[in-house]
Amino acid sequence: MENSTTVSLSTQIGRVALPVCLYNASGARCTTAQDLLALAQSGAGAVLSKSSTMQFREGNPAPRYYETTLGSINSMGLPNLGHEFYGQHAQVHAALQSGKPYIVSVSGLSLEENVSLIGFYNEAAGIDAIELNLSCPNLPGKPQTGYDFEQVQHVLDAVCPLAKQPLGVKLPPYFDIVHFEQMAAILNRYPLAFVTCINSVGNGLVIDAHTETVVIKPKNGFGGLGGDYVKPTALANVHAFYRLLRPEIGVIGCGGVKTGQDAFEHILCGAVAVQIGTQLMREDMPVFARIAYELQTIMQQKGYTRLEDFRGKLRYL
Ligand code: OXC
Repeated sequence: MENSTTVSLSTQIGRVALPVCLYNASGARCTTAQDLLALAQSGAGAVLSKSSTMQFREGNPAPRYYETTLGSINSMGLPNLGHEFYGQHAQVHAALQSGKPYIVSVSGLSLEENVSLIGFYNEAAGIDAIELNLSCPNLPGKPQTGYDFEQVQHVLDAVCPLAKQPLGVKLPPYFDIVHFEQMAAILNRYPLAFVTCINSVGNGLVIDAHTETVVIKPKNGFGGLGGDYVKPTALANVHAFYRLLRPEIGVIGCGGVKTGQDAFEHILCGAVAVQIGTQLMREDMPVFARIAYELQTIMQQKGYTRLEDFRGKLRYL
């Protein structure tokens, strides 16, 4: 790692400092105490919890996660240990003195539940930021909040005045320029520290031609896509929101990151930090040091010493 002395991957999400701009996507290896400890000891620059609800949730029936050469499909259904666990884990995380922030993901099943969760995490010591998930595609009968623009405003009206820690939202992917513009105009009205683009691309269908079946059980096989399938959509969302949001709102890139080049592309599109999901599931914790090394190598080849040298500087033809 001889290039690590000259090339810095440190970044800021609002007032939260990360020693390295790479960390886990919520959902990937971040549900249990063992997962969270492994993340704290890994090369990740932050630890983000699984999306939490008030109560423990078993989630959807298995099989509920499946990988192909091009990525993944999941319909986990928010399995998590409940809010008390993720609140208490904050103290364990702080005691480890890993030098990296602990971010809690919140995915209440109703507006009232989100209000209660954010109220609870406000009082829990050791939480550095909150990522409010507005985009889980895997709850049968519950639409993704991020596609209901009025509901997004109701939620933000209710939770923003409560949040003491830096608050961000995890968005679903948008596919229409007008939707980028409308959502950005809404988000610009709130004191958000960040937005994360993107959650999985909802309601894809992966099938097995040999067995003539779907590959996951919930929702007749429909689920959220990640990995290579989604990278161009993720980059489009990162770049659109980078251009449209107030500069104080950092965009966090998520989608299709399996190499240092993928992380470089997200940052070139404007991301202040980059999350890793499907590839973390495949490769486990060594993924962070590998991608960091590859990213540093690319930066060094190009003569860049810090992310701000190229962040958002995508050029047009
Ligand atoms: N996105 C989420 O927000 N949640 C999980 N899957 C996903 O793709 C889940 O738990 O289903």
